[in-house]
Amino acid sequence: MTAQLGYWKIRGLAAPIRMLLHYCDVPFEDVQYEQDDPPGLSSAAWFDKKLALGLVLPNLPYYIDDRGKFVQSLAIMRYIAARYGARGGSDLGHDDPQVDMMAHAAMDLRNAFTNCSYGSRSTEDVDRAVAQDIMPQLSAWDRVMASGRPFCTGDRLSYADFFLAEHIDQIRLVLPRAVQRHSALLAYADRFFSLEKIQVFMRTPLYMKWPVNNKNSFIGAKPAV
Ligand SMILES: N[C@@H](CCC(=O)N[C@@H](CS)C(=O)NCC(=O)O)C(=O)O
Repeated sequence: MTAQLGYWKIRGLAAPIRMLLHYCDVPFEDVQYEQDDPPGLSSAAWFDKKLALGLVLPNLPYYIDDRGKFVQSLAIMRYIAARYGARGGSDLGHDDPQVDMMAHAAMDLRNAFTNCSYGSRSTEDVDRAVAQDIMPQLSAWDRVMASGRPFCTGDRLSYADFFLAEHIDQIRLVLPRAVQRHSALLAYADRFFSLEKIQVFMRTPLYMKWPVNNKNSFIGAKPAV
């Protein structure tokens, strides 16, 4: 069977998985659920299917292949790295606890960005979330990358880099001022997105620059005007 990745028709949590699958040369169907436009913003495209897919804990993203039905982004990425990393990606770190640690720390950053995106009701809310929740994490990551390592755990690219670099890129698109002084982190994201296979990915229909977030978000559904 052809594997299926299910997610909203946005970058969100699926973009790093789409990139990782492409990087590991895994053919898959990119199943996209689209939220309705305002004012309805109905999510029925997903909720009508949610309980019919045989997922134990239904969620988006999900990944279905000949070995199982999976949810939880980082578990999906670790599984893909374990199954295909040695083939197309020269390992990708599924059995290295340092890689898992970095991936989960990157998820903390992603969650702060998501809370800011969907939880804000004003630009003051955004500024507060950036100062309190996002900036401290960006600064910590900038210090990590300023050590001169090419990737987040050292010299070797891992599945954690797909998640971290993708979310640095999402944040720099949506909140450019938050990240502009973190030069080591920006250089890291540039390094990742310059990888030959990632460049190829960006020329496929699987790549999308926008929307980063869904239509019910305060920021990130479309470029700021
Ligand atoms: N911890 C989960 C979070 C998943 C999640 O929050 N998914 C959101 C989109 S980013 C969703 O809309 N899920 C569908 C649902 O809750 O039915 C993961 O890492 O995959």
